[in-house]
Amino acid sequence: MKLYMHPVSTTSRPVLLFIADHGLEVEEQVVDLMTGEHMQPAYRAINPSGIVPMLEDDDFRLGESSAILKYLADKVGSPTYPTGLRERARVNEVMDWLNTNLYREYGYNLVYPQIFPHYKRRTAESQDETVAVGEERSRRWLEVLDRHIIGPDSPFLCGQQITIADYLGAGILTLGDTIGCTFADYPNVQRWLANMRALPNWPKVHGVFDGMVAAFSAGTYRAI
Ligand SMILES: N[C@@H](CCC(=O)N[C@@H](CS)C(=O)NCC(=O)O)C(=O)O
Repeated sequence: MKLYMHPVSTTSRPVLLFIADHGLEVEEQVVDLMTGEHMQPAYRAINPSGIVPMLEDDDFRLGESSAILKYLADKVGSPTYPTGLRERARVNEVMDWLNTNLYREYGYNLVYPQIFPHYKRRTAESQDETVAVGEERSRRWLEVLDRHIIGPDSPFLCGQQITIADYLGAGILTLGDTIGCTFADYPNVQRWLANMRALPNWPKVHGVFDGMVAAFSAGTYRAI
């Protein structure tokens, strides 16, 4: 198998961590988002959407980090994607919730406009408004994550065992490292993220990302 990816990418890191944790033989091919390689014809021929990650398994190609995690977990029979009807439905629910509710506001309105020039709004007023609304709406979702999805008793998003929802969610939440998010108002989120960061393969997979975080550390940002 081969994974087209970028090591700092919010949606590549969960797949890279899953691959490392499961000791999978997957060739990792960097698509250089910084130089626009993902928009060049060669990569667009592989993924017309021009985004990473993208998995290749012989002649089968699969995009979308959530779908890739599910595919890999099923392929190797990983307990991180339980097969029980309701247990699996819960994992699917949390993954959809993360992707469609939290990531939309937190990623695209709070974090990305502050760190990536092509997401920055055209006027200062519009930028301030976007980021303020991004924070407000992210807080709404973080409260749900903290109190209801994780709660005081669970080490992971779907209960006592780690699932692929944790991989996806930790990639999204740690994006906030770039702007200094500490989640001080969300103790269960902090505890869960600490559990994820304690995974043995976390530092190795996040080395390049941590370098990017350090590069952003001198800036001033609106964070949570
Ligand atoms: N929904 C997709 C999102 C993938 C995505 O947006 N990837 C980013 C990197 S984190 C990317 O390739 N961006 C390039 C671009 O938007 O031009 C997934 O979960 O895989």
